[in-house]
Amino acid sequence: MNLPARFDHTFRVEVVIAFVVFGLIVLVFSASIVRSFTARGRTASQKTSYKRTEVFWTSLVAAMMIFLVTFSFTENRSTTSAPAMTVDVTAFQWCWRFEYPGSGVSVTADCVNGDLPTLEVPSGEAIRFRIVSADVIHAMWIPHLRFKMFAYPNWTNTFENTFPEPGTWLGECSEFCGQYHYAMHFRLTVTTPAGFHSWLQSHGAAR
Ligand SMILES: [Cu+2]
Repeated sequence: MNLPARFDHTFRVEVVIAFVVFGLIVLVFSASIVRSFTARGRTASQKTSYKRTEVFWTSLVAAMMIFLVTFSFTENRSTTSAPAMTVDVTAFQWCWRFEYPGSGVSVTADCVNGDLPTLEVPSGEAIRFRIVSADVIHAMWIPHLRFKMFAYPNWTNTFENTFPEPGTWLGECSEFCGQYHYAMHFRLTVTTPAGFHSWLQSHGAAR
């Protein structure tokens, strides 16, 4: 599953659970209110503890939390297949650098002056991204993919993804990182594998 599909799936499952829980609470709450209107003459229970009910609710909530956390983690970590290639992403004040290990190709630009770097990737191939920062904390965000990953100094974050079809999207830094944070954008261009590999070759050869 590619990233948008994976995150949509996770989101859907969580929303369904949230709606069921919300519905149950509204139901129990309304039933209690209705009962209280017809309760004249009856005395409320004087019991201060309902051990069984309390254990039941606590376990139910705990089970739900364990499920949600495990589910989100598995979905977040699940990989499509063995990555065919790696791209090293370096975030810095205030732009991006994309390197393709083994090819000698390194792409960067001057975001502050409106010149955006382009992250080129092939469609249909699993790609591993390694993200790091050269200075402060940044975050790589591609809204179209519902994807965001922090870029830390001295720590590499990794994620894998397959882009199903060619296209161009805008990415940006979503963590406030200083004066020109607003200018820290990049382009993501997904091309056919043949187009990508000839691009990589021509850029590698040009160096
Ligand atoms: Cu930044």
